[in-house]
Amino acid sequence: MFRLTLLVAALAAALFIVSAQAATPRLTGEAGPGFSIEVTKAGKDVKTLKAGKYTIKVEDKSSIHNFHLIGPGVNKKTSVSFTGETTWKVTLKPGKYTYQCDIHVAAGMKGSFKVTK
Ligand SMILES: [Cu+2]
Repeated sequence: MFRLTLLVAALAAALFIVSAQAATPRLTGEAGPGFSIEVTKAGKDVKTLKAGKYTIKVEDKSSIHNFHLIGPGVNKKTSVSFTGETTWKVTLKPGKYTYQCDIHVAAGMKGSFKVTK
């Protein structure tokens, strides 16, 4: 009986961990290969998000661009020479977040989204 209780507790803990991970919304940040940069969620351009924890998969597709996310409590970037994928865990707070390529920000290679409570 004691063993069964332990097994049930272990299963419950495992399920809790799986559901907690599944509950973290996933975003995708994409820079390049052309002069484009975007943040999407389930394939749609992100305009507003609820505050909270997010996992963002960054796809930096060009060695002449980078992906830089700036906003309340967040300042993360890939290097310009870097090409490939990286994953960040971020906590977004209410406010405005800007993503940009640092080299081509003046050329309009940037975007933003709003985070609400
Ligand atoms: Cu660029």
